[in-house]
Amino acid sequence: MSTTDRAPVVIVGGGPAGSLLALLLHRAGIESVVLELRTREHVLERVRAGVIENGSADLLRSVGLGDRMDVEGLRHEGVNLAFRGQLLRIYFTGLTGRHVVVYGQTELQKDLYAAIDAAGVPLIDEAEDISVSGAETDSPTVSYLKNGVPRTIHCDFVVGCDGAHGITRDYVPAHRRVAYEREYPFGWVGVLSETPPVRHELIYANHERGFALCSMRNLHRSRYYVQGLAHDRVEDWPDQRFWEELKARLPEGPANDLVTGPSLEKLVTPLRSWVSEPMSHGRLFLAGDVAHVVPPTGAKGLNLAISDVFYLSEALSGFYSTGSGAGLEEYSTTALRRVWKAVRFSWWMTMMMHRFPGTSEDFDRKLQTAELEFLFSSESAQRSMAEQYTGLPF
Ligand code: RFL
Ligand code: PHB
Repeated sequence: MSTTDRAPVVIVGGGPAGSLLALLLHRAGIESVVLELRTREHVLERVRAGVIENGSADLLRSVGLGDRMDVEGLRHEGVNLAFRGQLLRIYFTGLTGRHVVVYGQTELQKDLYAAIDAAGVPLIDEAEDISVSGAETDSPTVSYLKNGVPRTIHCDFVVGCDGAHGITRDYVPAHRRVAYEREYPFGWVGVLSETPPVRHELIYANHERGFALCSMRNLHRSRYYVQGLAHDRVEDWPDQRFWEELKARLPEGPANDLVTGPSLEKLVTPLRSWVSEPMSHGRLFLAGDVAHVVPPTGAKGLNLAISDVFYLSEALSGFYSTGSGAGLEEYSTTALRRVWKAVRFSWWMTMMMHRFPGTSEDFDRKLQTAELEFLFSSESAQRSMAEQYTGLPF
């Protein structure tokens, strides 16, 4: 490659949002270059999402990413909520005709890289010091360093898919940008272990000692979380403490069946929600975690990244096929409409399932109990949860 290049679209960030967008654009005959700060190995090592919504799974299939997901992914027709020793199954398929697919983000990322390589889309990893110029003009440029050598790409559009700690958001001028934020006074401690999942479907538990979640990656690998303090460190949670705490927060049946083992990976993640609006500025567009982060309780982050890039790929296809920028002008508004519904659902799940420090039997705890009792007894409340958990249309 010469030090100056040209591409119609430059995508900053090669995580799920950036890689999927590159593939969707390739399918539409639009060339792009993906610039990723890290190595591929690093991106593949990050253990994150596990739940793929019904509509996200359909979109992945439509771009040829369904083969391994449909064989190795687990089709889940419901989830379980645990409260006061009782388990409630929210039966998605019976209530809405839909399901979710449990397939780790790591596996999806492997499939995305394979598809990008097969399509011949250039993905430049270890691209450092990325900067964007001319976002307000018709011909922006993106500059970066590769192996210490400065390079510049001239393009029509720049798309920021560089995640929560990304830099592209900062190119929306401060006076145009509004950030909406909610921090929760706790975090999640997560463990991955080579043990069979305690139940076939996920369990979200509200317990006096705090929230717990039983999830999985496949039939031999489990992913568990317990609510901890926002400033806890991994060292505060040796395996034994983690397993004892998880067991104590589950109803008797699953607690007795829980198989424990050494943790393969452990993380502490604070829970927060923020949205940065608008999701575009001139010829710069933002998609995924760089524009919005939700607490993981609703399993929505990856799915929002997928719906954002779907909307954006449609708008870019419209531009290149008809010359009309109308779809691009609408992108931020359209994407944010769906984002806020997922922010609301994630907030609702978080408020309903966690123990809030300082609330014992006070007003908030009473409300939480009423919310769960209503959900346990009302089919329409369960349908509403099923509709949102399996994913609103996009
Ligand atoms: P990513 O995955 O962070 O990828 C961004 C990429 O950009 C690169 N990058 C840069 N590249 C170039 N220049 C720069 N200056 C750059 N800065 C960063 C990064 O290296 C990276 O490769 O964002 P993206 O693509 O928007 O995807 C978002 C999802 O990863 C995220 O929303 C989910 O993981 C959230 N999430 C979940 N989502 C779900 O839908 N279902 C779940 O069950 C779920 N569980 C979770 C989660 C996230 C979690 N954590 C750790 C935050 C569980 C957890 C614990
Ligand atoms: C996961 O499997 O990592 C997972 C599942 C559901 C969530 C969050 C994380 O809500």
